Amino acid sequence: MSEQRFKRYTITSALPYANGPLHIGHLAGCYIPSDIYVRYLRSQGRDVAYVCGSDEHGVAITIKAKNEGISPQEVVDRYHEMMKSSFQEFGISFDHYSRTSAKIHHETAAQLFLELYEKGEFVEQVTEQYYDQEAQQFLADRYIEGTCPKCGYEHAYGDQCEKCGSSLSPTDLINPTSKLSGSVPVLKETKHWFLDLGRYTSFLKKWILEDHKEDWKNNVLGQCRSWLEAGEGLQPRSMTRDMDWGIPVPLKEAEGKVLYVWFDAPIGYISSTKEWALAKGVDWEPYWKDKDTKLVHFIGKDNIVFHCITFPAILKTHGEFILPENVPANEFLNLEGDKISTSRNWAVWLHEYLEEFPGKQDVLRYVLTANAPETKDNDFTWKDFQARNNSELVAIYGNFVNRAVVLTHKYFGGTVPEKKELSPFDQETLDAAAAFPGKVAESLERFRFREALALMMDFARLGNKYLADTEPWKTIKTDKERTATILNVALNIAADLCVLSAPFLPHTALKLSRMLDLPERGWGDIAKGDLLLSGHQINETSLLFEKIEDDQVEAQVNKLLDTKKSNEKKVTKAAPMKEIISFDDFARLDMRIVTILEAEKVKKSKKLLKLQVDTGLGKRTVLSGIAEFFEPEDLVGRQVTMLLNLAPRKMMGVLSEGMVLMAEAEDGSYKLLQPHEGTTPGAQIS
Ligand code: B3M
Ligand code: ZN
Repeated sequence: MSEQRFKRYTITSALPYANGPLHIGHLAGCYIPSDIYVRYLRSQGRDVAYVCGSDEHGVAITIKAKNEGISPQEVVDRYHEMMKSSFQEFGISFDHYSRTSAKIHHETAAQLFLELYEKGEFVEQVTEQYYDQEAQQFLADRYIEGTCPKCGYEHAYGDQCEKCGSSLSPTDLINPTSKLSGSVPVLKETKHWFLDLGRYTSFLKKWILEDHKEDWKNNVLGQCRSWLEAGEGLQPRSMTRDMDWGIPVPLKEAEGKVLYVWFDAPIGYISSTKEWALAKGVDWEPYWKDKDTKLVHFIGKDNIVFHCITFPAILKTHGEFILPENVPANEFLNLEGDKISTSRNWAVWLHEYLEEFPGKQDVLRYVLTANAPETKDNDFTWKDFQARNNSELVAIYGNFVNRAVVLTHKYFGGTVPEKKELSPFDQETLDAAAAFPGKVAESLERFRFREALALMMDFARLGNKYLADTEPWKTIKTDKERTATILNVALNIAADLCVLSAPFLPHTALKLSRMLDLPERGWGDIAKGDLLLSGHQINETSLLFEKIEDDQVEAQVNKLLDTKKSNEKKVTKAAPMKEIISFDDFARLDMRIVTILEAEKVKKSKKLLKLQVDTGLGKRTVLSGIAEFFEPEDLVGRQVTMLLNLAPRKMMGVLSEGMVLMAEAEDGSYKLLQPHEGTTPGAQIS
């Protein structure tokens, strides 16, 4: 639908878990893109609500609390403040940054749950789980301890033995005890409320795969297609959990249960909007219920299912809410060729960056936009960070502005000189410049931020080239009038650059506007004529960017190398190699790349997941012991490595045809073997 029909915009970015500091992957994934888009919308004078907040529930928080011996509230209080301040430092200009432990969110999420419950949208199901009769609560896996059946270690967890690394399920443990009270837990039935997502398949198929097939990104459409076209379609998913941290389920019979974090978190966008509207004295409902509101969710690829399938199903079922016009999910950012990892401290932490590169937030914004993982995973390297700063920001943007301003002071006392007759080259430059606001806008409207940034830099290049070709430092010797025209043109290009670069480099644009003494201008003002009239007095020049030296970058690379070394020390010795085999032995193995079409837990087993895979030769069912490490919904759409010609075998009453191959990590978790780029199912491994 045409952009003009939207009267207001609700823009959200994923609520970061309040269980650790923010790193460059967070910024690149969804916070910088959403901020660029919002700043552009505001620059066009549009009515925007840009909301976010800390995601403070779920096992991610309670495990952090347990590991640190503090309460979940203390965990979220620490990281909520830390993240909020990092966002502010990097100019992520939320209209409101809330938190899901806020009362208004508890009320909003509970009310929405009740409204769906009263509409009969939930399916109630009973399952078995370990229960601590003393603590009077059900136990998550990490809260159960017992003797490992494999090695006899007496302090194995319900999901894993840290001594021999085996992955376990609570019912495998010998003499299980509760880590909460030390008592022996009992298996107890527990009821949960499921959303039968299968009911919404046809609506979702039409809404996503037909209505949005042109305007949604291919990486998003691809994942949604895998879910929607998989085997038996979307499976029922529980929207409640047996936990004591979270939003209590608002039903009498649900004592001790909370809302599933992925039910409550997306509703956090709505409660954050309500909180903002309350403080602003406006009505929140148009931002979530009016058809002429454009709702856009900015997220990372691991959150696509929740933002394109579950949350829209909830909103659609409820019936009063609008659905997102777009969900421009980014892929992942890697660091120096390796996945960013909090547990391995393999990251560039925002608070550390600010200490080591004070005042250079825009350099990081620039590099993370230029290298954004918009369609595939991408890599951040410190060498590239230095190169882009020095050869683009300093040598083009900064150099152009600095010359225009310094020469105006030198030749005209800092007053914008009179523009007299334009030369053909002047006119050619101005005509080229006039096309940029539209080109940059078009890329931004299509969520192509790398492309938009490159266009903005081309605009700076145009200004730089104009000065280099007209050489005012030479014309001043013979023709002051000509020099005046040149600097008038250059200063107005610099003023336009200030407006065009503001969404990407807000701190730089502010400095530049002060240097030019340019009042706040909107995107549309550029086309209305010169932003700087002759006679206007500009201020003294100041450095917009400074070179980053080799030693600064080397220090960062060495810091990462030290991290890598300390991680390697922690890695337990690798298992000894097995006996040598012949090539013929190897050739008999038929290993392929397969696509996971569907994943679900196996009743009564904590270890196993039942996967439906596309082997390229047809669909197959295979059981895999990865339930502790992966949520079923996170696996659908992924491509993994499988041994196809392993004799089928029956486990827990299910025939498993083949084996998904995995690497066992030093912490006992399993890593899937995924191709680094998508390929056709059935691709043979040789
Ligand atoms: N807290 C972030 C993550 O999956 C998750 C996003 C919630 S958005 C409603 O890393
Ligand atoms: Zn063990």
